[in-house]
Amino acid sequence: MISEALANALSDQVNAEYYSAYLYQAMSTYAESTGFKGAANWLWVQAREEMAHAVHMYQYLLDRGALPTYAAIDAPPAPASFSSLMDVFQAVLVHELKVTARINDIATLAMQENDHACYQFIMWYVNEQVEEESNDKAIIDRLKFVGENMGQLLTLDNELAARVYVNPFPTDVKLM
Ligand code: OFO
Repeated sequence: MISEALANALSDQVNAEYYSAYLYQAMSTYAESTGFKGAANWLWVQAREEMAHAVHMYQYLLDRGALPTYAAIDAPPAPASFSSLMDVFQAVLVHELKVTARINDIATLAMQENDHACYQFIMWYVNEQVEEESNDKAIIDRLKFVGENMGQLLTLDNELAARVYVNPFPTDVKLM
């Protein structure tokens, strides 16, 4: 059985993952509205991954004999409030740094409670955050390099179009 404090922390994170999905959906909407369909695709795939994280976490809570509490999900920024792809991907990085801090806090709590199972569970997310931050930084670097060059921007957009959703937890059929 998981402790109440850890169950609450994971439950909050379930809601945070749904907020991440909602945020990336809003960003995807902005990108699509400005003709960057590749970036829209990349962000939509990201939104789907965030929903998979939420489901994975609530299933873990169930496995440990706890139930998640579903709270209201905050509204993301309006799609029209973004001003450029650089603005969007910088906001992605700012958001992911906050998520990393939250995941690290859960890992610390699991360690303090000697909950080895939960620690092992959350370590998947610790590693995932390294990858997410690195992917976002790589796109920001490309955007800096590309600047206002529309040809290169469209090349980058085409590359972002190639991203496909892959269920991060293939044994879980709910996430196909
Ligand atoms: Fe769930 O990894 Fe991003 O937020």
